[in-house]
Amino acid sequence: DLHPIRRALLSVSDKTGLIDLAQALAARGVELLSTGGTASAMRDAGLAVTDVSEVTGFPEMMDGRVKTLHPAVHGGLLALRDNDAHIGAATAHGIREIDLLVVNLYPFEAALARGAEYDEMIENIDIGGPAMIRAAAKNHRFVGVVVDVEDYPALLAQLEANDGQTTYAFRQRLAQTAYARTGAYDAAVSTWMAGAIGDPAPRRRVVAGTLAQTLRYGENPHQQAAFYTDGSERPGVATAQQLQGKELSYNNINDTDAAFELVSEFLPSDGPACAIIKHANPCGVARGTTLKQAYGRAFDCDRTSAFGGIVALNTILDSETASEIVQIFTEVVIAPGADQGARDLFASKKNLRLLIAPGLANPAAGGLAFSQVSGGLLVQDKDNGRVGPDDLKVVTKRAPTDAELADLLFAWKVAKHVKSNAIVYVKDGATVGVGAGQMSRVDSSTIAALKAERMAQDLGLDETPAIGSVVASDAFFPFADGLLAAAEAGATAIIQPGGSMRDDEVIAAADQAGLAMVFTGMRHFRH
Ligand code: 93A
Repeated sequence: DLHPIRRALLSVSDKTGLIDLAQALAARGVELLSTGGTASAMRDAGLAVTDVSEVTGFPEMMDGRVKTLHPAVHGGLLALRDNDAHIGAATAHGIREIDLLVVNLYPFEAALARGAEYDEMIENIDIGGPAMIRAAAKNHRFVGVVVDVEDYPALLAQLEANDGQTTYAFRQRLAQTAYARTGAYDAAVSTWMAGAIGDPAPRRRVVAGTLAQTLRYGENPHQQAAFYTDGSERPGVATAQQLQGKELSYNNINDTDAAFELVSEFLPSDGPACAIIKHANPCGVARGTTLKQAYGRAFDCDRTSAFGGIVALNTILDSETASEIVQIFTEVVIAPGADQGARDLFASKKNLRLLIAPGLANPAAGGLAFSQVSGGLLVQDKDNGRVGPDDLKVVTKRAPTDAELADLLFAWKVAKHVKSNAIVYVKDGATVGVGAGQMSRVDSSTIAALKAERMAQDLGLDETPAIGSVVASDAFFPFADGLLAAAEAGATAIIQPGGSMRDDEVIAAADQAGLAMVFTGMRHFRH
């Protein structure tokens, strides 16, 4: 299974390590073929190089768009060495075997990262490189293909260990890596184009990412895990800068994302807001006149659960808020900025991770959401649905007051980010009870009301804050019972999608209880 390298083609945009590799190959008597820039770099280092244009009989042309796209190259890579017809064809057409291909592609991803213009992005799409990589990888029975500078040492070690030859197992591994590279490359191109032309339908999207980080473990310690990013520059956990603290864990990344997406629903121009997340669900969300107050009110909603939580803020973290946050153990804080006082305060908390996001997420932005099932992936548009005052339909005799309306819209935004079935009690711009992830809507209502009672105990209130609150339900009440439970707990107004077969019954029950109820016409399931 060992195969010698007699002739190698090197064509690399990233010239790192090129000369060392080329010298090592030359020392083993390998004939070196190369394209324009790569060839000059090698010649400058005193190496003997054959130009690909000499091999093809064509000059590199059309701004380099056509350099290696020629049978003399592709035949040399693809010919089966043990197939008489292939060898016959090669001989007849003067095609000579190429045993090793070293390519790294036009730096499309780097152009993306620096925000290059459309035309520059197009010029950075490599055609000849991926074509050669795929050809060499297909013929890995005979040909080695290296697409990553980091694999040069392994190649040289192979040659050293096997007297200038590579093993089949090694070439297989290289081929698999090669297809991972071309797959990721085209995925990056397609994903960039999707953004450039506006979000296409899920069936036209590619599901791929670039390995950003190998994680210590997954949801549990016995699960291996990694973080893949899609190259998007959107503000979020993937693009945030970590200022301090241990490396983020799998659960941290997941929860930080949930926290940040939720808090981004609240425009800084409407005042500071804070969301505290546990297990991807909010245990408290609040606005405040100051950020410190917003944090305090979010914390008060469920002090027990907030321990070890993830805190997301919609405005710059100040030292007043920071000194509140450090009172309890918090895993992660994410904010669009942090002042020096806050940074100094956090610096003594070695385990607290502080992430600075480049702005807030845009809740109205498109994008894809994935969930995995055995044997496949479910892909859907991200839930970017939003509801404003004009979208609401008052269905009860009593219309909500202005104060109720403000809280209803607040509760609706929070409910969108709570696992279904979601029931959210809100009072004065702060959650006072969240019921999440129950299989029955009535159970979620009961839990939300119970949480409100617990909040009264924690804070030494005379009565449950559910009294005089409003409530949001992420999907319609199929029966009046869930709504009656909310009324019994003390809610005065309700926001829900509507659309149940029994809407009439539910509306009648709301009227009977003197509640104001609005329909959004939009559901926010989240599983
Ligand atoms: O424009 S291309 O798609 N056309 C080609 O035929 C071709 N062949 C190799 N780009 C092509 N390449 C790429 O050129 C390689 O993938 C590599 O990234 C780069 C090396 O060019 P140079 O040797 O001139 O620096």
